[in-house]
Amino acid sequence: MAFPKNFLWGAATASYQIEGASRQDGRGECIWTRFSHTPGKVLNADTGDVATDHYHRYVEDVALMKTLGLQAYRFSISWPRVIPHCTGASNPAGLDFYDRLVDELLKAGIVPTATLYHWDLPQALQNRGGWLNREIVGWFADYTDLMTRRLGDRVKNWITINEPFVAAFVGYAFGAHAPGYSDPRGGLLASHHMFLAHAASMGLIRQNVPNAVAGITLNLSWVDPATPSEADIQAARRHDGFVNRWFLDPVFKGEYPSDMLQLYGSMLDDIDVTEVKQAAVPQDFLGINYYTRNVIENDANGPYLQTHEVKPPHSSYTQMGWELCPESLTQILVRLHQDYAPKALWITENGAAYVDPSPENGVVADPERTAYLQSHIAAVETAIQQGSPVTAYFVWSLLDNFEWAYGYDRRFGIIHVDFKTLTRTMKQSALWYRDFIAKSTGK
Ligand code: IFM
Repeated sequence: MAFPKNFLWGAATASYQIEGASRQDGRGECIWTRFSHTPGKVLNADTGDVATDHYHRYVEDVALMKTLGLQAYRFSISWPRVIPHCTGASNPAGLDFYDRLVDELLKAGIVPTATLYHWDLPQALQNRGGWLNREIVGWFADYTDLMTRRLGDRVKNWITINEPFVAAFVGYAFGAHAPGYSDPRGGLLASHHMFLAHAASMGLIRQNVPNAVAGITLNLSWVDPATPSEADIQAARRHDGFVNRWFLDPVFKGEYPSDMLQLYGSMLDDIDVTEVKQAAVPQDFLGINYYTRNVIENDANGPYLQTHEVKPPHSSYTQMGWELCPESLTQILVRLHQDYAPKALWITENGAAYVDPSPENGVVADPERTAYLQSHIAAVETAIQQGSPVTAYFVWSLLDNFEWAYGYDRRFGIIHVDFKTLTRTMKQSALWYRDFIAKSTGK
């Protein structure tokens, strides 16, 4: 195998998707509590109030991770659990929870990897504009300071923001995620503030955490034109600028891509785009969440980018409607190495939702998810063989969980959760991953 000796194999989750206990021990409301309780926003009116109840079951969950031989666990911290009301007073019970979780992981020999922002913004901050308010740079810095001082003696791996594309655009421009705003200018402004917040947060991580290993996580897609026509090639380039380069160029080059600046034009009037030079702080790794590629055609009548996504008819798709394309994972990893030269690349999420059968004889048969993981891990290996510096891989997700606007209707876990009884059952994909890790680490 091409994986380097110190390669980290792990699994990932996020606070709102698994913790539950949403009104317990002083946790404040977050934008997803508010959004999911607003009729019509989430499928089946599901909420994260209970989720997988990980807040109470973390000991059992860490034991499951240990059984699988995971070397690392990526979790996120719930901002409203630790600072429930605006800025200021922290919540001792919330901080204690993350102390206990981290200690349990370390006891099990699992490396904790903490994400500071995985979308559960305190509602109190949203009431003051959330990511549209420039003051959020300071709010996020204060929150980073609190958490890194508290956990920095034990947690070395830090991720500032998860998927700014989704948090900014799906939340503030498309309205499909919390806080549910539909204004393209808002998406751009929110993303701008996220870059500044990322930079401020990185500074505090370095200051408070000895030997920190820190970076941001972006969701990236390989983009192919639907046909070789010049119009489709240009459309694919615009889409690449929209989902990939708008995020990569700031954090690596400290600038926005010039073609996108031109395209967005007056939509950027409220933003001093030169400030983005602050965002290019040195990172120890770039986190990548990869699920699929995008095939794009020109669409003169389309909204402001004049692009349209095509679904190739002969491809296979997951339950999310996302095309299976492991080759594109190799392509994107090699491209990142060539175009941006990151110190290291971590796959911070990769996985698939499928309709799973119920558990039978203590296991859930999920051959499609198993095949998805196999093919994507092989694609990572190919990228390493081509020189890409990938040093970690986290499956999304450890547990079935609250899949945002799809509620509990989409299962990404390698461990099945019965949402009535909250019983956990291994899926075959988890057992495959366990055996794979054992083989690749020689244990
Ligand atoms: O569940 C999400 C996760 O929170 C962020 N990345 C994509 C996953 C699947 O949609």
